[in-house]
Amino acid sequence: MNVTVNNAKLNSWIKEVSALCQPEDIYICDGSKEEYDRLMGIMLANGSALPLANRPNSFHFRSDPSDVARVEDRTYISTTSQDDAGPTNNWMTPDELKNIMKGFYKGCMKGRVMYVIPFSMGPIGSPISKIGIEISDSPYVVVNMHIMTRMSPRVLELLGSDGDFIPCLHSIGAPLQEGQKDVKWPCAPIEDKYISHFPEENLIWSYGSGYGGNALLGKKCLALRIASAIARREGWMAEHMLILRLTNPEGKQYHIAAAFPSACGKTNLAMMQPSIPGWKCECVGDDIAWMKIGPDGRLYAINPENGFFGVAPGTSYETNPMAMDSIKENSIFTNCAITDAGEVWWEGMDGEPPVHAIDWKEKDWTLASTTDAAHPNARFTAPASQCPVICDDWEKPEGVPIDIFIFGGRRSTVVPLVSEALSWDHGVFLGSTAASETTAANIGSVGNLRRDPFAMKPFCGYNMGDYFQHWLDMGDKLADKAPKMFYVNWFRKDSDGKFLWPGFSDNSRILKWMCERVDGTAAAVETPIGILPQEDGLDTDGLDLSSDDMKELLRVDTDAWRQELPDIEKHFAIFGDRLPERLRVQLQEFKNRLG
Ligand code: SAT
Ligand code: MN
Repeated sequence: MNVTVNNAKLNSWIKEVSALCQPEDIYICDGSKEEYDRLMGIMLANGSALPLANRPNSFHFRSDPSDVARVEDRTYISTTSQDDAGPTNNWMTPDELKNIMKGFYKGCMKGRVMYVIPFSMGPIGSPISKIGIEISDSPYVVVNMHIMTRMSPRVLELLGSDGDFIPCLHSIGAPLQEGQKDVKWPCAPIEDKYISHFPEENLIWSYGSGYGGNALLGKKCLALRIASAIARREGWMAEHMLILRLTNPEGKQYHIAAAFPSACGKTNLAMMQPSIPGWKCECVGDDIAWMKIGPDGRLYAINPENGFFGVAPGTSYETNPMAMDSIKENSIFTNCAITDAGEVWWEGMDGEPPVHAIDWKEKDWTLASTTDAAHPNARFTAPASQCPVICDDWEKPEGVPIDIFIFGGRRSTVVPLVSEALSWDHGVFLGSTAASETTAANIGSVGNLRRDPFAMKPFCGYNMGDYFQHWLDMGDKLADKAPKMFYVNWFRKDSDGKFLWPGFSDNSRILKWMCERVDGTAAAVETPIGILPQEDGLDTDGLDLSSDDMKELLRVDTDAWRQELPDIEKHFAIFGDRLPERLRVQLQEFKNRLG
């Protein structure tokens, strides 16, 4: 071990884990540039990292084809009673799950270094921040954690000898026998992967995967699954939300937190550059929001992360120029294609596609190829500080006051461009019934409709019925200081399957209407599903959109909504008596309004 650790809990945990996992060496990380460069050097030498030609200090990795996204089927919330994990989570008792996993962990780090990663989610030392220690046998995880979290010896100093932290144990599950040659992306087969959470003791155990949210345990595992359970106990919120600041031409600021499922454009919205003159957008965070009620009774949000782990395909100067500028240097890319000029490429990037590239599976790819050159869940890891529109206040310990909540998903039909909730309870109803067509961010089929309440289905660390109640309780506490709630769908298609709404920077037009609703200056019409803009109520100046398309975008198809009812009922039924009564009332009122 390179450094002496003073914290008693950490010391005994390191001993326990090393006795179980049997690593060749133990290394305490300090988050320094020297450390980053040295680990990257090792990975360059063994061929797992590839330097990029035109991006200083940036590298590309290819994962094993079986290890390309979060594995929701292999993700567990382990509580003593199954009811506490609820119907949307995989469950086993802690004893049972730990027994299985200990079998896998035994000797799993043989021939590898065990890295001890002290990190803070949220600015180091801020009262809302949480300290985690990840133990991992993956140097790729270490360099990603350098970017995605605050990793520093200051974290250990802050812990002192008796401070508490959230232990996050991770192994790729690929021990090396004497003389065995390593592969570029070691991992365990899919059926041996486990992403486990023990919210009753704030503990995370992950085994078998090196990819994204399965392995960078500060993100979904700590900042959402474990934090959501803590937040409920302590009366705050941990949500799968981007945070942005919008400033109107008069200089008035509005802060927006928006929940969309993975790979539905959170990063694009978080960094959006408004197409409407005089409006300005700044990014506070693109994926996770921790929110507490402040001394003035309003809800304040911080972004606990330090970087972006964004979907690469589809990202371009057209769709997200600020993301493109964020990844010019000091970035890690995973599962993209590499051009003959030694640069990353992915579907949807600006300019002509390369004539030839090496695809994410390390095979030749040409214009004639019928497969994707980059995996649809290929990712970039980039420091948030590199975003040209990162908000000056993004690290403010007290956070920013939220005015507006947005929920949404991908729906090619039924759901209009925007609607406002009739009340807080109705907003919670909208969030709790949110549905989206599935994407490549999770292993499984793509394009199927699934209910993904508050975009938290894969990330809620306790019974989701209780989670709905927590939302209702927060509304009661916030009372007249509660943010206004909206539901959006940028993805409605016409009968030819073409997107009706241009999206991206034009989404500012929708945000503008929301701000005007907050100020009480925008007209609106009440419909059975909520409050909608009048037909000419959105600012469409300079937008090439036919009035027929606008009509279709705002159309409330009551027949189609009536057809959704059985599915909403089925969805609510799974929560049994943990479904809050107030949501039953909302459903009944919705039915009445539909007639
Ligand atoms: O792999 S992650 O879970 O970090 C990304 C996502 O699915 O949102
Ligand atoms: Mn996400």
